[in-house]
Amino acid sequence: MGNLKVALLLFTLDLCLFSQLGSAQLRQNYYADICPNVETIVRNAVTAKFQQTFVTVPATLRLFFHDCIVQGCDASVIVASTPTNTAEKDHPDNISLAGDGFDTVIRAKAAVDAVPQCTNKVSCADILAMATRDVIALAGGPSYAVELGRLDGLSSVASSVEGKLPKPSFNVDQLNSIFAANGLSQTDMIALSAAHTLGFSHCNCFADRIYNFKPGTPVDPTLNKTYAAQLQESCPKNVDPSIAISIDPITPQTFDNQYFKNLQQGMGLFSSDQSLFVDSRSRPTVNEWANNSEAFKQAFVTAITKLGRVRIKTGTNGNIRQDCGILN
Ligand code: HEM
Ligand SMILES: *[C@@H]1O[C@H](CO)[C@@H](O)[C@H](O)[C@H]1NC(C)=O
Ligand SMILES: *[C@@H]1O[C@H](CO)[C@@H](O)[C@H](O)[C@H]1NC(C)=O
Ligand SMILES: CC(=O)N[C@H]1CO[C@H](CO)[C@@H](O)[C@@H]1O
Repeated sequence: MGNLKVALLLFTLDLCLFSQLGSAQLRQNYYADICPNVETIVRNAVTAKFQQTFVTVPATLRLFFHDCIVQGCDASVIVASTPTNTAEKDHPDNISLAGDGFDTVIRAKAAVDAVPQCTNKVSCADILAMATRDVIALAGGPSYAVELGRLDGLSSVASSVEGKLPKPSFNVDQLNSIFAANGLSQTDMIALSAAHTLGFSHCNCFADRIYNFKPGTPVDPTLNKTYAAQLQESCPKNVDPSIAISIDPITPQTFDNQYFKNLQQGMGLFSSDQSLFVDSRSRPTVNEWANNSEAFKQAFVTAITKLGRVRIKTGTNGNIRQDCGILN
């Protein structure tokens, strides 16, 4: 186990604190007659951004999750605040969404709109769904056909974020309840949590586990002792709040099942991650996927496809935003 990679993420925050389901139908090749090359256009824009920075991958994947969980997959998370409205992304629980995710969608939208046939015909919500599919494949994850046909949401208010996102301190019951509210099973929850095979976390998201677990027991006993010592080294007390470390210390830039192998070794970074191995209800799934990468990838595709259907907007409940950051 090498040293933990430490990175300064200048574009993120240090904040870590923090239904009804769409019945409308999505489908593959939704834009076949409207903008036939849309998937190629988006993939090329995402690949160009990826070649500039790997952070494109975790930033876009996490943005999609937050968008879908808060108000449905409607790109409301991308909307910027105005003098009279604080948007979703500016709620403290947006927990440091990296700017590169927003930039990926904005660039892909510009590339799509540059084709006259496609101008203002493709929703930002669908572009985010396509970009998410593309970044997963770029990091070595599974390729899958993406369902499309979402409209963009008509509102984005910070207060709608309250209580919707899972916290890193959550246990399996709390995680199940957030995911179930979005039509996602425990199996989906475990599969989607493996997105933490990529990306960074700021130290304050897990500081309690290494310094302040409970009176008399400063370090969470479910943490691997060697790993806990490395975390303390990377994240000293009163660390610069912009310091972030890889969530998966072993293969941080590969979408793989290392996440589950880490959990078996007590190397889940957040309590929410480690709880999946600690809890006897979820441990069998962790063990299976640690051992069987193909089974994990299939479950992940099923789960992210279901995530993409959450409370989607159609008809008069949405529109196609001209600028993903501004409501029409
Ligand atoms: C199961 C409950 C979850 C909890 C409690 C949780 C919590 C967190 C936290 C605290 C961070 C670090 C934020 C920071 O310090 O910058 C993070 C990062 C991340 N999360 Fe989650 N998350 C969960 C599920 C998910 C899901 C379902 C996905 C996507 C499918 C996801 C994707 C990511 C990614 C990719 C990162 C790294 C972001 C980056 O490097 O910019 N998470 N998550
Ligand atoms: C802690 O991690 C080390 C190195 O990865 C591993 O060899 C050891 O078995 C782990 N300990 C536990 C209790 O899982
Ligand atoms: C792991 O997978 C192999 C085949 O892929 C299988 O033979 C073995 O029984 C599995 N072990 C566990 C613990 O599931
Ligand atoms: C990426 C992003 O827009 N982050 C915002 C999250 O919320 C805080 C306020 O809580 C804003 O300052 C950030 O800009």
